[in-house]
Amino acid sequence: MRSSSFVIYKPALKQVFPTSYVGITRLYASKPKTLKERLSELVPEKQEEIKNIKKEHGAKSLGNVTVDMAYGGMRGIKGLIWEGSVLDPDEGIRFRGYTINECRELLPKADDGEEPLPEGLLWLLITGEIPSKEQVQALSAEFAARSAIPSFVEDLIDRCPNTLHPMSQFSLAVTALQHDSNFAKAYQTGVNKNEYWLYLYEDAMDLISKLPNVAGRIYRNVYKDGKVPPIEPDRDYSYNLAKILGYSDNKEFVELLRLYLTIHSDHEGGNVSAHTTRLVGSALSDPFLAFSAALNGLAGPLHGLANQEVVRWIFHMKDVIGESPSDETVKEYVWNTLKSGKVVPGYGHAVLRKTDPRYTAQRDFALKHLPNDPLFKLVSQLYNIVPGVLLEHGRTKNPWPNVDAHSGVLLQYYGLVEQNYYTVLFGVSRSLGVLSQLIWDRALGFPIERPKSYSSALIRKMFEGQQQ
Ligand code: CMX
Repeated sequence: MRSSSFVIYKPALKQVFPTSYVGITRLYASKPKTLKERLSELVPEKQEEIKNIKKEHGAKSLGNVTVDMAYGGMRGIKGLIWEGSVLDPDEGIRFRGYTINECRELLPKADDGEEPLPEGLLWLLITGEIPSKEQVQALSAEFAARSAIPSFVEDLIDRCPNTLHPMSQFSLAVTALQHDSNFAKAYQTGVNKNEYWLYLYEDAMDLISKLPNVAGRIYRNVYKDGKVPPIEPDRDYSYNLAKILGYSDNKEFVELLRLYLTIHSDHEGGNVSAHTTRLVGSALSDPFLAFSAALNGLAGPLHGLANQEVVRWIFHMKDVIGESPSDETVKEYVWNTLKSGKVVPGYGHAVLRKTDPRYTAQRDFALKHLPNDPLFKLVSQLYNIVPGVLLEHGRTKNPWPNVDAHSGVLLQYYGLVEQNYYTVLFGVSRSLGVLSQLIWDRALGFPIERPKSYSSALIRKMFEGQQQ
């Protein structure tokens, strides 16, 4: 699966960046390929593959669509192509065919760490290949080099009231970064559609690189003294994010971020943040506009904001039934949540039907680093009790915990206690998955999305006179 390590002729790069191309060729003549160089090779291959799939299988059916599906949030309708990951209901997510455990084992690690570097996961999501350590280090350096944000975006963040939710500030700032979109500028100057992806790639890399400065500034303003430390050019993405947040002295926290940013990155194409990015991007809105829209979806309590809600709900539970409750009182608390018409946050999933492996990966981390933490013990106690209650309740199709049931408790342990901030970290990670796909959407020439809708009156009319 590894790419060979010598550069070959790159017509696309030469066409779009003619002045820098000679330099790039010389620079990398004996070096491992960069992500963009490897992608330039893969794009024509993949275009050909898709052409053939459509030719051979284009007229075949992926399944039936029922009226219930149309009313039921389109659950189960197979109508999207998403290359980076596929979600199996029982097994959980695979990134380009690799399980979370395989990614933890195979992706390159920092010299001082055991968790995978999310830079490597990005490479995997985009290319389908496990990168070398050198390639990942080059990506870390590239992210650091592109990380500065314009001063007007800094001002914009600084002028937000601390009472504005961090996710709203995040989405606002990402929209403002659109000011420097390569893609939007290229479109205005009439770029050929065959070259869209090259500009998309540049925007995606810029956006991912700038997120630590955006996210860190929001955190420092809302919760600390507003002073933002500089990115270190020779450190990895997660270290730098931890540094901006103020936690890089704690090696375990940096490791947690590496794991966190890897596992929250992608969850196939139908979830709200992924599908929003794809949908908005399909109108040829640039990645900044598409991703800020996705962040607004991630900020919903049934999606990413559930990580904030889980911690709030557990703290409320502690207030109501104490620090070390019995299983019986926990069960009663869960029932009271359900009886008052609320969801149990962190449990259930639209596709998964077993414990989320992203939950299990975080549980492994907790068992290794904080086995005696009282909050972790409560999370474990809930894991033993909630599924039984949800099964008895009989509504939820999946009674098992999802990723959000665990993440907040780990952050609490390391002192990042401001739960309203947690979804911002989810958003930083989600950029890796959705922007990877957005590059491919433009490289493969996917059209504007426009599914067909019906009215209820029309549905009634269509099936008039038909038996049930
Ligand atoms: N607590 C209580 N009721 C729940 C439930 C939960 N954790 N999960 C599902 N249900 C209910 C639904 O609200 C629905 O009720 P109605 O029949 O009254 O409408 C019923 O069970 C059937 O729902 P489902 O088919 O099992 O689940 P959906 O696909 O509709 O929804 C999800 C999936 C995640 C929104 C839902 O399980 C939920 O609300 N969970 C709690 C919030 C949460 O943890 N979200 C994070 C998901 C992961 C992420 O995106 O970050």
